[in-house]
Amino acid sequence: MSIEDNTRSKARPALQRPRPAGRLLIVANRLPYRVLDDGAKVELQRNVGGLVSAVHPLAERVGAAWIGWDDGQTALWSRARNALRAAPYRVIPLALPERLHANYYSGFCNATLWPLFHSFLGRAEFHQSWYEAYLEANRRFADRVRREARPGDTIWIHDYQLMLVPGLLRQAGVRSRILFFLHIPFPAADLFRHLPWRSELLAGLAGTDVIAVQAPEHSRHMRDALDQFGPGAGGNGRPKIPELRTIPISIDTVRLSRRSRSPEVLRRAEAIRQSGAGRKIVLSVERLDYAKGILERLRAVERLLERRRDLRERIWFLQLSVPTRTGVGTYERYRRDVDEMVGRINGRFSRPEWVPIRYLFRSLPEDELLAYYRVADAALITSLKDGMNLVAKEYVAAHGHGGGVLVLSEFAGAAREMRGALLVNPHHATETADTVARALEMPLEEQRRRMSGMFRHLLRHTVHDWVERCLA
Ligand code: GDG
Repeated sequence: MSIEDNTRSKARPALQRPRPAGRLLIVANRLPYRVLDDGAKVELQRNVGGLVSAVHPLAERVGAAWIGWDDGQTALWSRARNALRAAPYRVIPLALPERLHANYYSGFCNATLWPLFHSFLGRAEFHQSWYEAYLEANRRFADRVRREARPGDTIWIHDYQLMLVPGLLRQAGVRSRILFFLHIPFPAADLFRHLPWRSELLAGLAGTDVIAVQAPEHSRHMRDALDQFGPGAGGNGRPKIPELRTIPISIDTVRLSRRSRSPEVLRRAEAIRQSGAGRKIVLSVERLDYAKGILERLRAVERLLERRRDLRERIWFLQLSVPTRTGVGTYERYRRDVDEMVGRINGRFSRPEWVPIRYLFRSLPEDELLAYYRVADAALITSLKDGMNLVAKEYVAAHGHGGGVLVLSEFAGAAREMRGALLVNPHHATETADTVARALEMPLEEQRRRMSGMFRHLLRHTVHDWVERCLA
């Protein structure tokens, strides 16, 4: 069976998939669109990223409403009425005062919860004023949802930015079904207990009917935390505890696989390949985040270039880093450290016609990203902790039944499913370096066997199945 036949046979017609009862209200920090003023008119442009690509097609199909932060573009959004009317579903931008947003988002979300939930206790900062901003921002989200919700609606809340919203909705008397999906890991109770507001967060989550997480250990950790610090912990007459489910997120395998074989992507891939002059390409793609283990990866790259002189000038490391959380101090410093290390390694090993690391610090259009996936002989993903890691799955979808090797951190959720990957502990620079060399020297037949097994898995476990299971 050809790839085309195979992918088509697995695609399920959209109308056969279940619709949620009532309307679907999606609540996420991020909206599926950003608003742009090109001088002549105000336009909406789709945001990129895991959550949006996962949930947007469903929102479109069922005519959902999506409530999210307005990106600080309150004035522009108010001029976007026509564009909003033309959007495929209701988009509801929520304004937050600048200072409140800074303390809520750059502070509590990304300098308290993000590091703690990714097991970087030393990076987590605890400030009462940040928690209060988080509570206030969650109140404003909950208030907007309450005004929108009608009996019979399903409310689907996403991620660690909004963990208090379910409890606040219940306090306000909302009785709709509430679902919550945590995209990032939930830490072991031993780590979680350090959070001064642990009981408040769990009380917020307890307002949910179903909490879904990416991996069974996150579900176990959350159960432990609820038992130890949740509402009524240790006492009698405990309130109802939400149902916990493990539902790993995935990708639109068929769409990505087809798109990556489109003439536009193939043409672009060919141009990139030619600029590589026959060198092997090792690709890494991520938001520039310390949890993605970028410095650890660079150490492994350096180790490889030290240990394998024969590979010098025959490989290229291509690092695509997307700017993220630019207002957060840790991220600014991390970016400087990455810049410095790339510069040092390139300075040390470059030759007049070869630079080992090509480093792009910007976001690319999807076709361009797919072209990079296509040309990469190996993808190198070194997360120190990652809820899932969709890049790993996208790389596989772009290769289908063809060659290419996925070198993947054992600490990414994707490692549970991507059985054909070469797994590494990114803290072990030498092991990671040797594994990359093994990937580049792997016979094509073995590459195909591994890749094809993972691709078949992704055809059976798509983002559509994820949505169905989340809403079931
Ligand atoms: C969180 C969790 C979990 C990246 N660069 C470009 C671009 N991207 C897209 C990728 C992918 C998405 O962004 C990144 O998703 P990841 O899963 O890899 O990572 P996070 O952003 O940390 O996502 C993670 C995810 O939520 C979903 O639950 O898997 O563990 O941390 O889709 O393709 N897209 C385009 N240009 C880029 O330059 N177009």
